Amino acid sequence: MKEKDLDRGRFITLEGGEGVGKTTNLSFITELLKANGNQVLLTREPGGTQIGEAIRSLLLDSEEYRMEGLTELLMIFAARSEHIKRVITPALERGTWVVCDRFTDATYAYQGGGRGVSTAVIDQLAELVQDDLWPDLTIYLDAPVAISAKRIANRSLDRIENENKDFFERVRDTYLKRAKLSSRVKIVDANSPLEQVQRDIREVIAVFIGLES
Ligand code: T5A
Repeated sequence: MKEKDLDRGRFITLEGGEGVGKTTNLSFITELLKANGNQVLLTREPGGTQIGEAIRSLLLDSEEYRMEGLTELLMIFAARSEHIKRVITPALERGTWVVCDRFTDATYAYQGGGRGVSTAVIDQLAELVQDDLWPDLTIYLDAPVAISAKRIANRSLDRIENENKDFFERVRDTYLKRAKLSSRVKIVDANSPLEQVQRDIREVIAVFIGLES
């Protein structure tokens, strides 16, 4: 590792289908990293900036908005561009570790797998917007679609959560295929009791910190 990289924060993302337990585990991950002496910034996508949160509302809250897959994709990358340039990169450069609830793996899963937008188009936008920024570690919480649907059954569903079971099966397949192709992505079985999920996450984080220090 180059010397200047040692001072840079690390970029960690949490991914998974609807209701697999990302929100539940974000503060757990943040506390583990802080206990290791790191400054930590917790953020999310879509969102993380004023413009990003406005785009998130358009994407999720507006039930009646019909939207082309490409439109959705461009809005997500517009939010991501703001997020990277105004929040993520500055934080990493000052040595803060960034924990982000979803990032571009979600785009391949939802817009690529779910909506059927071509991977080549997502690749092009990722290259344009991210300028080589990829997470150092991604924890992918995996659970069968029926389990995650059950976990969110009692809440009012947003525009994407209202998609059908086949959509979420394609989302999960895409996540799993990507996870198996990349050593950056660690799969955690989110269908286990929460205590077990957190033991597995703790193990992933411990190995990551051990390798990075
Ligand atoms: N999106 C996002 C795209 O389409 N493309 C993109 O590029 C990006 C970045 C974002 C939406 O945007 C889409 C994907 C999403 O549809 P979101 O808020 O990030 O939305 O995603 P959600 O999955 O909707 O987040 P949720 O808050 O609904 O789900 P979580 O955070 O995964 O689940 P959580 O922690 O709220 O847990 C759900 C319930 O399960 C219980 C919890 O207590 C809670 O009640 N639970 C467990 N129960 C039993 N055992 C366990 N192990 C449990 N873990 C949690």
